[in-house]
Amino acid sequence: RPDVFTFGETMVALRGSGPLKLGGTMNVSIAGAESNVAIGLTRLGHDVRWSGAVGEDEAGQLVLRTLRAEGVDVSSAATDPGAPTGLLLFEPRLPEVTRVHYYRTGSAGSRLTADMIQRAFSAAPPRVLHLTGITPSLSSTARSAARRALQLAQEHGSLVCLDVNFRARLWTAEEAAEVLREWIPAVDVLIASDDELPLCLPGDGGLDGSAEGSESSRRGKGTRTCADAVNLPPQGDVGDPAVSLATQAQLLLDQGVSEIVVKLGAAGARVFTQSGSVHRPAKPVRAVDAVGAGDAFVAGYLSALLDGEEPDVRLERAITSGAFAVASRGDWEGAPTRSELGMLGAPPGTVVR
Ligand code: KDG
Repeated sequence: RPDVFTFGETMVALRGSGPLKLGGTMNVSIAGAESNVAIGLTRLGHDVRWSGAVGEDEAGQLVLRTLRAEGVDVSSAATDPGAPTGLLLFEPRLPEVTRVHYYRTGSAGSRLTADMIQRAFSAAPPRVLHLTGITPSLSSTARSAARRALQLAQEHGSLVCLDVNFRARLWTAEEAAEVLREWIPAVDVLIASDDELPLCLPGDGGLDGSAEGSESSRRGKGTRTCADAVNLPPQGDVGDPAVSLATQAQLLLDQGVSEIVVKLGAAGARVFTQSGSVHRPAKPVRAVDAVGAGDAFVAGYLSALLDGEEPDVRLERAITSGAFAVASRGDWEGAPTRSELGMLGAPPGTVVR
């Protein structure tokens, strides 16, 4: 039984160093929220299977080869001869703002099907199924695949972790809310930034205050998320937002979600369970590239959960892992190994010999 099974679209990622329209050199790597989590978990010593589809092309080979090299089991990934591997470009426009450009419509990854996922899941039912809100935004077949995975998790007793990961470039808040609210009763661990939480609440759930009109969308959703800001220096009062968050979290607990993990940007993160809530502050680091920090956060959280740790330790590992990602360039390259976790907070100039 693998520790974690996850699936989604992983693309070739090109990262520039300035305005895209000026050209110049780009770094070639891969990116995908779920495979970022998979890599984060394998670095922390867990056994992870990733599934998805890539094109029958060199880009697809890069995706599979990279994941394999990181120790992720890709034996159930599919190659689709009828569509190319998707592509995304990262354009660091200001030190604080990265623009993302997707070239993924009709890609192999978006043509994922329920049958593909059924085969991958059933080959080795996992302890934890990890899903993100990106997959259902890709296509109706990808949405069915996610739904099938939720059913299979229930049948096989796998714990379900969902990271909302709202992407305004891919669908509207209303479309996302419709799907996420349907999924909530099947979710055990929900991970969201504070502005994403309303997308999961019953009724209209305060869509007015949802991601579309929120703090993070005003400052450019898709370039830098609240999740990614988890590791910026703390500022402001964490007490007040926690009050309304507690009300929102209770609505989700009432629907059977057992843990609601809320990323609070610079104010750290908080987890709500039926026995109360625990908060941990952010860890200040020199921010280099915030993309992928939310995924590293999830990897850290799930790692400690799989180790049987309590919520405070889960949050601590999540925040630490997220801080490593913020401090390194790339989606997943900076994710820490288990033995590196303790490095954070070393004084400047520290040399480890
Ligand atoms: O979390 C980072 C990823 O979201 C990004 O690098 C690529 O999966 C991706 C997406 O769809 O935005």
